Amino acid sequence: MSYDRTTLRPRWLHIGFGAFARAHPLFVLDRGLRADASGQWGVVVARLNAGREELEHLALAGGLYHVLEADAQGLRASQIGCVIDTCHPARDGQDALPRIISDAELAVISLTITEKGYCSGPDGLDFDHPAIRADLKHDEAPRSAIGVLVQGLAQRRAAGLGGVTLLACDNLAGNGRKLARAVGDFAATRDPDLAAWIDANCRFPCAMVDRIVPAMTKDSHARVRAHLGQEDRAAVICEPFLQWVIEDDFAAECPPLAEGGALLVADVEPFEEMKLRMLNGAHTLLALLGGQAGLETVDACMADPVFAAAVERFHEDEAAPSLPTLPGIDLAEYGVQLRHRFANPALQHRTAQIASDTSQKLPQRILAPLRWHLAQHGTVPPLCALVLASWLQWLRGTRDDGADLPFNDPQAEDLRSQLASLSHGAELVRAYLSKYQGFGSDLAQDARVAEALGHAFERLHSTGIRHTLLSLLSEPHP
Ligand code: NAI
Ligand code: CS2
Repeated sequence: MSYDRTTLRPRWLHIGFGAFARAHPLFVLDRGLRADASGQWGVVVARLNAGREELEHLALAGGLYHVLEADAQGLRASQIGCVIDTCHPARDGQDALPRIISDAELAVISLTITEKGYCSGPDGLDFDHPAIRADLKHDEAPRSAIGVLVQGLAQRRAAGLGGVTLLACDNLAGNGRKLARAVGDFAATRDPDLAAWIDANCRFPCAMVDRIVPAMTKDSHARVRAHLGQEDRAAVICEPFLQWVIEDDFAAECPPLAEGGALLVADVEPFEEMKLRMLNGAHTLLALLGGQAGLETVDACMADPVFAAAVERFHEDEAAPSLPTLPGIDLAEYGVQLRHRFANPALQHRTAQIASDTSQKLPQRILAPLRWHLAQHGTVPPLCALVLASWLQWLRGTRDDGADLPFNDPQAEDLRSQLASLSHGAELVRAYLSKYQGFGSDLAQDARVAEALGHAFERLHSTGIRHTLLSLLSEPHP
């Protein structure tokens, strides 16, 4: 460690100390502190629900843990030193996080709470969300991330303190704006003056975050043990690549993120869209189509020429054309680099993990490029249609070989039960379009979308994934 950890102060709170937080935002801050620790940026890490035991182990290790970058050449470990404390409401009390947020020294709150943690839809906070409904009833002891943030900010305002920067690090389009909207909507129902104070004093920069960090498994923990020669229950294995592009809009002082490798820019949106459609769109394609074909990891998909060709076709014909040009970025080259990253054999990134929460992921990954093609050319891109048809098959429950598909999605139960009684065909596709709200009323009512999905679903149903892909790939480029 090249900085003095004993000088660090609780200036940053991270909510959602999962795999990604360890290997991305905290990794970058650690690198930044190695270059300049004068700002004393120490981090308190928190989880709101599961994971209390893990935080206790981290506390016992003094907040130290390892990030191991993995590729075909092996593992390279770094120790991360910026974590100085941990917090879990089940251990420290429901008022612990609001108390940390209303500490005078705190300046940044970052979040990796998954897409569903924002409890939001296209029109802001979802007031029907059970967690939000519960928090609005008992606002002194909130449990949702949004409720906790608003409670902490209310206490901050009451204490006469200044605002903070709330840094969303989840894979959502306009993640900072989404967070600002959710926090603002929640605050406004409690007190319009509080909402106005947050708006005037806090900042919610948008950010594009990128590093593939698969969930840890028994096997990956064993690899860590063998490499370090010791146990580290908070360690993560990830790819060497890392990118973080942040809107340069901080409430007060900015931590040494640029020094740690982040890029601060005026407008993040083109970077976000590029990453969400090219990387995450292709991930969702592989997770659903590959997963349904029985392929368990992303690198196994990339080793299969049919799936590798499908990703290339998706990048070239469907995702890249839908994106604005970014100075200095060649999308064809970006696609080649992504396919190389996906093929990393050391990651063992499970398709089932990426397929989880698909209902929260389709809008920014698949439906955004689909909308662009519809608006520009009046056509539905065939691979986007196939991914959507494949998800309908996931909702119906079985793989091509008859095995059950794992399913972990906040909308699964509801959608599954609403679609279960319908047989194949137009009726099923119509119900899918109207029940899954991600389509929005524009796509749900568009006859071209219904026809393309019906066709894709029929192809998948009658010939299976592999044949469908092969025949689609033999069709000429548009
Ligand atoms: P993880 O499963 O290791 O951690 C998820 C964290 O979110 C946990 O701390 C969990 O307690 C919290 N969480 C889950 N549901 C929540 C809810 N409803 N309210 C509040 N907190 C909730 O997952 P991981 O890998 O850390 O990914 C988290 C997010 O980070 C992803 O959903 C994505 O948006 C973003 N991300 C992940 C990348 C990756 O490769 N793992 C890369 C880029 C972004
Ligand atoms: C993945 C992402 O789980 C998923 O949905 O697509 O988490 C992906 O690994 C990251 O966005 C890479 O930056």
